[in-house]
Amino acid sequence: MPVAEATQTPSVEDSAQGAARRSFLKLTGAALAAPLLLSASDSGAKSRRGRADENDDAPAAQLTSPPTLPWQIELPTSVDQLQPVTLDPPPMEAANTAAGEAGRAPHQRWNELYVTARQYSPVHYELSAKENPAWVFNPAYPPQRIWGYEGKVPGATTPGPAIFAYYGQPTIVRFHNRLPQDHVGFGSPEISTHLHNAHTASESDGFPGDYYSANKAGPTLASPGEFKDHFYANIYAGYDEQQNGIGDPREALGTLFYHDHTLDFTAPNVVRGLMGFYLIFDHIDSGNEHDPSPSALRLPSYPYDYPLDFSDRLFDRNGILFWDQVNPEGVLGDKVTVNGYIEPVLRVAARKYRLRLLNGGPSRFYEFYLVTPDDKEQRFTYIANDGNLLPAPLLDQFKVRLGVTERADIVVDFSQYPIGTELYLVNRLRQEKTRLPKDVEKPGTRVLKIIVDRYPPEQDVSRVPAVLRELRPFDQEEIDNAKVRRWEFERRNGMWAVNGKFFDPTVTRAKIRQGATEVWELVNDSGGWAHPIHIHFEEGRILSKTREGKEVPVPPHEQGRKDVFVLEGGSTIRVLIRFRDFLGKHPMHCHNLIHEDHAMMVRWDIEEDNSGSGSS
Ligand SMILES: [Cu+2]
Repeated sequence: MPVAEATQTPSVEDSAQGAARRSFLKLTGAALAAPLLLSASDSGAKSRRGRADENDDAPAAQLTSPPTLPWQIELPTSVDQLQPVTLDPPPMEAANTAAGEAGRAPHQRWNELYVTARQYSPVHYELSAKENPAWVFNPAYPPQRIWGYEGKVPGATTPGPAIFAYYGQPTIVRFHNRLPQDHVGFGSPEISTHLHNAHTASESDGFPGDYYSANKAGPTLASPGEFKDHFYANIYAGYDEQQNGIGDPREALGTLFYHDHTLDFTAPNVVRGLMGFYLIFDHIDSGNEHDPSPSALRLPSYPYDYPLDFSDRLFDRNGILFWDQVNPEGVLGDKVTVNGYIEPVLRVAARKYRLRLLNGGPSRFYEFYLVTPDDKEQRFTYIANDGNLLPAPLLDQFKVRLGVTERADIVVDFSQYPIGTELYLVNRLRQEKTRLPKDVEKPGTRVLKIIVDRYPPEQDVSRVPAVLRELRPFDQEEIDNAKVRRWEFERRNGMWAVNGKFFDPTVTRAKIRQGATEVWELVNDSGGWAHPIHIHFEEGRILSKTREGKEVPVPPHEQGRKDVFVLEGGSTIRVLIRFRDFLGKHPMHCHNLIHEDHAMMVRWDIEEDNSGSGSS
């Protein structure tokens, strides 16, 4: 089995581009460390109750968020779904720079995937990254400026509107950058939107170096722009292998989310609110519990299919969102927002729900339990990890553990509870620093209250079949012949490096032949950190996990396809990945957003197979 080092390249210190941007970070750091400043119009809200008045001189790292008022804000009973638009001007293969589009590379396979070979007509959406001047996280905190996404309905929200997509139906999302360029507070008003988990061609993937505003372009874009079209082909991975015009249904994705991925500023931009859900359905997971098709699973569907984002946030003594861009240890939130609100209430009908849980980061890990007010653990069914349906549901589960950006879909049957029952989702995983979680302790922190408050208007016909989605079997010969790359995630000079080097978006660290299968060994030799490693574009299968040199079992929920691999201290995870269907640059990075912004990322490129032999 050939073992290759990652391609030798100059480190970021040798690269003018990387060095310039990073010293810019240092120079502007002091200003960026400031909390969001209150404007004159905001100051009237400062007298709102629930705000702690002490800690005037407390250093940033010791901030504690002021007390909040729990269970005051109600989440909508169904998730806000983005409505399609007619794009004007219509999307084009090459960047429409004349109309104000950023200078991206032309859409790959445009003719076959967008123009001609498709099951359904393309659907177009428009989202604007924008400031919302008066977001209320909790009634104890003043209305404040956040960043979010605005769809057809005026007003940016966090999460942004959810996109419901279908395999075989191409989607174009036009992402406008309407962030204030003279913004107040932390974050950087350029955007590069990544659709996490999607099998997306490089030019639409939200590569960190592809950030843009009307006046500024990242180092890997040709020119600035007010918008950029992202083409989500909504084909399964394995399109070229299968030759069926859509790909391999065993590779279907489900629970995805879009978020900002701007170079060096992903954490602050996401903390300010730039994220939203994107769900994909197909003939198996069809998003319709009434679907008469024999292939349809008929899992609980909209409005009973409900994504929930959990994000850790820290607030200053005035109840204003706080961030420290300079500290490579980052900021660990002591409050958890659930779909943008602290300690909200979700009212549910007495029937089955599909809850899609996402750890939106930036740094906290969770172990969630569903409990009664007297902390009795409730059972549920675990059906998908990282958005991918498991081959079979895991029944009678009590907990869900999530590293940053991991997802778990669970089905909870609320019909077993009398009307008026109150339940809580609690996090029992304690964590004191951004580096890694500590231990599990009862009773935990209540982050969401669920009230079973009504009977459903009609009979619940949804179900959780014993078989969900087929998993492609391992092929030992394919594994044996795969090229092996070793990636060590380590601390260096107070920052975060991969194989001893910091990220430079212009430097390719691995060149991969299109269609190749590789084994990536993700290594974390240091004991003090856990790194949730995310590989863009293709999902992987865990071949083995070792801890302190000893093989450890892969838990059932991690035996399917994954896009985030939680690399605990002293561990190595071997991952099988195939690089299919598109060409170009993508990153792999730590999804602890602090580590990511402090350079724990590599660029790898898929290149055309010119060997003619088809082997590596
Ligand atoms: Cu990390």
